[in-house]
Amino acid sequence: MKSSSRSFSTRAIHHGYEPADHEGALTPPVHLTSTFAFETAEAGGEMFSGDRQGHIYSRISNPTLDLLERRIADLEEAEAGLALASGMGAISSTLWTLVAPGDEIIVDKTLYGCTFSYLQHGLGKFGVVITHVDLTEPDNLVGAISDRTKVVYFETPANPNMRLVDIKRVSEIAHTQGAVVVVDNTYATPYLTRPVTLGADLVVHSATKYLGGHGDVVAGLVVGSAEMIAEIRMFGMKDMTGAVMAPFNAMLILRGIKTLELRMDRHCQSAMTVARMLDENPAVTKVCYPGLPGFDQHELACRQMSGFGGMIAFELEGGLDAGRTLMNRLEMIGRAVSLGDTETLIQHPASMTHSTYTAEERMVHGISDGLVRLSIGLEGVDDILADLEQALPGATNLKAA
Ligand code: 7XF
Repeated sequence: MKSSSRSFSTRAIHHGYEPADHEGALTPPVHLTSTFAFETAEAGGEMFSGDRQGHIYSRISNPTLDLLERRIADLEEAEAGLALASGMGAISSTLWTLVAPGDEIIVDKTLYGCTFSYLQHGLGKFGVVITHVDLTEPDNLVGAISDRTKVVYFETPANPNMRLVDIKRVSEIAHTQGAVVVVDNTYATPYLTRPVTLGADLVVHSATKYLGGHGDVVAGLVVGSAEMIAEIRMFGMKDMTGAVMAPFNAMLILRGIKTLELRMDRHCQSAMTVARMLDENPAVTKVCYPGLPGFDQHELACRQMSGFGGMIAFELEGGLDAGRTLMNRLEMIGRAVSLGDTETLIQHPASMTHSTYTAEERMVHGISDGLVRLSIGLEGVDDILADLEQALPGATNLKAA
C-alpha cells in the first residue's frame, strides 16, 4: 500500500486521528472497555456473522488498538496491523495461524531466545518441522526450501549477534515456493527498515522495545495484508493465544511512536560513537555493529537500513569472565535485559536472553559465551562512553580498587 507523502514523523504523530471526531481531544481517548453494547439483538448477531462492521469485544478489536494498528501499518507501508499483548504474543499468534502439523518453517540460525524456544520446543512438539538455515547467505535457501515450507522467518538485525538478512533476496526465493515471509523488525523499527516494501509478507514487533521506547510496557504488533491480518486476528489471536493488547498499553505505544524518529536518530548516532570507541579499544576482540566499515555485512546494512540502529554486541579478551567483570563495574549503565529504552542497558545473552538455548545449541547458532550486548540509550553520549571506559579492562577503576 502506498503511504501518504507526509514525512515519517508527521504520520507517526497524526495518521488516522482527527481531534474534531473526539470532542477536540488532542490526545486520542483510551477506550477502557471490555465489551460494546449492540443497538439491537439483530445488530449484534450481524456483527458476529460479519455482515455488519463494529466492535464486539476487546479480545477482537477496540478503538484505541484500532488507531495504533492503522498507524503502525501506515509507518510500515503495509495494508493492515494488529496489536497484541507482547512480542511473543505477536509471533505465536502469527505462526499458529500459518502452519499445521507436517508443515515446515525455515528460520535463520540466530533468533531471540524465546522465539527459538517457541519454535523448537513449542511448535516442534505439535509436528511442525523447524529447519535452521544460514540466511545471511540467501542462496542457502534455494537448496533448503520445498513445497512443504510454509513460512520463512528471520530477524534482521538478529538478536543478539547483529546478523543481517537480505529481505528482498530471501523474499524472492521464498515466494518461488509460495512460502510466507515473516520478518521480526524489532531491532530496526519501521524508521530504519520497512520489510514489506522489500517483499516480506508479514512483519512482527516486540513493541516493548523502540516503539514503546520508555521501558514501561510489554506489547507486540504485526502488519501485513488485510487478509492475513484478519486471519491472525480472528484465529491466532482470538482463539489460539488470546494475547490481546490492553487499551492503556496501546496508548503508551501510540505515545512512544510519536517520537520514534527523534529517538532513533539519537540511538543511531550514539551507538556509532560507542561502537567506534569499542572497536579501537585493545581489550575488545570483536564488535558487531552494522555501521562499522569492518562489519561483515556493512554493504547490506547500507542498502537495507537507513541507519544502523542502537544495538551493539561485542566480545572482550578474557571472554565471559571479562564481560561479567565489565558489567559489574558499570556505574550508570543498567544491567538489564530488554532494549530500545531511554536508559543504556547491558546484558549477557548466553546466561540471560538466550539461555533457552543449550550451550551446544548456542555454539551451533553463533551465540558465543563471551558475547555482551549493549542497548545504547538516550543519555549524553559522553556519559555512556565514560562509564564504559572506566569499566573496560585496563582502566583504573577507583570503585573496584
Ligand atoms: O514478548 P516481548 O515483547 O518481550 O518480545 C519478544 C521479542 C521478540 N523479538 C525480539 C527480536 C526480541 O528481542 C524480543 C524480546 N527480547 C528481549 C531482549 O532480548 O532483551 C526480552 C528480554 S528476555
